[in-house]
Amino acid sequence: MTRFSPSTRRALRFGAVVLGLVFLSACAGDAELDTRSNLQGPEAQDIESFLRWVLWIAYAVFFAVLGVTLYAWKNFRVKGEYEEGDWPEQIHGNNTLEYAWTAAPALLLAVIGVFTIGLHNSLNSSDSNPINVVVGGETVNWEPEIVVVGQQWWWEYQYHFGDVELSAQRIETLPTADLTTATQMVIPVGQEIELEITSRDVIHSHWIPSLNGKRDAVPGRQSAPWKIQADEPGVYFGQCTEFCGLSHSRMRMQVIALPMEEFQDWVTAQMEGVDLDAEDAAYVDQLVAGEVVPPANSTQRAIDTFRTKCSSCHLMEGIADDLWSAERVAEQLVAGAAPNLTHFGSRTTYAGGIVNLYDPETGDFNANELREWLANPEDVKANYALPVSDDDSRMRGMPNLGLSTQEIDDLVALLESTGPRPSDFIIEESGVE
Ligand code: HEC
Ligand SMILES: [Cu+2]
Repeated sequence: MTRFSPSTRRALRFGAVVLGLVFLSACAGDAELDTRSNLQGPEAQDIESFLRWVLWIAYAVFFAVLGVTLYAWKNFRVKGEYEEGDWPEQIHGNNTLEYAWTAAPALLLAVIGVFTIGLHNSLNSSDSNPINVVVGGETVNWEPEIVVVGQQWWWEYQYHFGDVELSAQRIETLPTADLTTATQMVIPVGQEIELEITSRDVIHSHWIPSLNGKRDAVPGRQSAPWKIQADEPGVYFGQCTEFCGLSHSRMRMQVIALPMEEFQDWVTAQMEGVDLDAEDAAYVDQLVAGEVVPPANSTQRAIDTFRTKCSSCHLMEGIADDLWSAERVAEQLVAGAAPNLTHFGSRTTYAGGIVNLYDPETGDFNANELREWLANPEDVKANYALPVSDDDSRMRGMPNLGLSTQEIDDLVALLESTGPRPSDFIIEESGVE
């Protein structure tokens, strides 16, 4: 075995550490949640340029302190054998020095503080920039504002196009939104969107690193407007950033920025109920009227199952809206809400953004994973589908409903038909691993 001299060994060890660090830094190469790349809109860019300044100051302070330390180490250490009383000259009570090293950091922090407050004010300011959106055949002048609601463990996005004062109310008292979606927030490109962020259970935190900093979602409180803007069409990833329970790491979300015309198409499609053919629609009407009619095909069987086993939590307009009520959901679930499934097929990820509904490479509908989800949601995502306690039967997630293979197959086909299918671009860009 070769023997290295102590200095060679030291150099080798140093080299190994450097290599290790270089290796580790590659891990975050093109990470979706990279906080300092692909920044969009004024907010994320302002935060970045401020951060860069503070980092430069921090580097300067770091190297100044390191320099002084090295200087002291080199010049004042005991050379040769240590002997009793072998101390360098001791100085004490140098006023100039003491004033200087108290004043310099204070001044530095004060300067950073002034700029921090300035940035905070601009991040929290709200300006008016309404856009025209056609809703139900009428053109509405919409101040782009979206209500963001966190709950264990998924995000809900509500769009209110009417004249509703969102910030003044608690989520529990807001009127029903014009459209509601889960996990994926769709916005028009190049527009400043204000977010009203809140929660239905515990504290969560909403963060889309490319579009702005994070903002806590606090139950009983609506955040001051928090703005995001995407300059380019695309998919921007996010993640809940406040530990909120068992499946906190499986509480992800995406912002999908579309050109204005595509955003309009999306709104128009979302405002409609599930698209059923005449016979199936008539079947729903009969059920709503209380008639007992045997289902004649797979869609009708799925409608039947949905009405009996799913509608106590999920809303699906055109299929079971007559059975759904917020009070009924609140009896079942701690948060009092489950994802709206009316246009489930128009989203590309579900269950807190951890499963692909379409294969990002082939674009095929991912029926198998959806079957697994319906067969036993807890196998896919630990979502605490147990009663809260002995005398509180509410749950935090979707329970295993003991569905038969037939029921699952019918429901999967129904869920797939709830589109409209998103564009290939979105399917490809939004795929998760
Ligand atoms: C006790 C309430 C409850 C019942 C009943 C229920 N679910 Fe759910 N479901 C939930 C909750 C809560 C979630 C969100 C789980 C999560 O992401 O952690 C969910 C999520 C889903 C999702 C994923 C939606 C998304 O966008 O993330 C689908 C699909 C779904 N449920 C289908 C069904 C079907 C079909 C039935 C009936 C067979 C059903 N659920 C019955 C509570 C329920
Ligand atoms: Cu959370």
